[in-house]
Amino acid sequence: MTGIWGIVNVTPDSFSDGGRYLDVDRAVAHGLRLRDEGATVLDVGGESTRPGAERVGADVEQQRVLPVIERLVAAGAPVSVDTLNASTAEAAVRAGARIVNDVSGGLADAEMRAVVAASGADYAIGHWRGFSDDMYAHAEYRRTAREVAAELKARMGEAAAAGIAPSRLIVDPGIGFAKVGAQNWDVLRGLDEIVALGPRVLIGTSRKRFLADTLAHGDGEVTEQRRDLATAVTSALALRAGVWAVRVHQVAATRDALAVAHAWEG
Ligand code: PMM
Repeated sequence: MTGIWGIVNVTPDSFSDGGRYLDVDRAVAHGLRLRDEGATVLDVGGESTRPGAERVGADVEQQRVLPVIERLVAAGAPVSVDTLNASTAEAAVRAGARIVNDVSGGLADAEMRAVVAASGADYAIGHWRGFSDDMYAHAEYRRTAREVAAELKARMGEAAAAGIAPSRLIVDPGIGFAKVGAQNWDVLRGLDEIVALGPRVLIGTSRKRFLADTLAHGDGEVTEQRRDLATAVTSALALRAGVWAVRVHQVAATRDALAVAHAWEG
């Protein structure tokens, strides 16, 4: 069964649900609703990685995410922490998070791998080439999926060298991270190269710009609803490509799409 990571962004500026869940009570209620809708993991983040986003300090990030994580864990939800900061990862695992979701794959914070190794948490490593303020300057590929797979393999080796067992790793090709337009489709088309790396594969297409661009035909506004429908379709296709879990904002639509895709698989 393909997993569904429900996104709980506790930030005032995230591009798709910015500001709505900054309040702890509302973030917790939102997370629990996503769980009731079928999320298998709640991915809690306190720093936006949207294109051009400014970085926030780890202290601010922790003030945002720790109370939310504590309450979701107390309610029995499996929680992952979406962070680039080792200190936030460490505090989040102490608060009960089981997975550290590091979109930089260990490149953003030199302490991250050691912290994760010692924590016992699972470690999701993303394909990444630089912080959001200039990541598009690095969006150059000849064979996108192949290069992404090769760089993820390097990150896997670094994680192993730091003492993180391969069974604890999850790899993510980082849709939208140092990738523009068609490069994201190249990655999705070449997902078998990512699956062939061995670890569980996570993918995050939810509401991202490349989907909106694909829908931008005619005059109609590309609403959040339309992005969610497009995301549900990518979820179903990701299942068929052998992905282990998808990371989405709108869990219910993806759950239905995955149920249909599972039925198709028989
Ligand atoms: N994308 C975003 C944030 N965190 N984590 C993983 N593992 N994979 C992703 O693709 C990913 C991520 C940016 O999207 P958001 O601001 O809507 O959460």
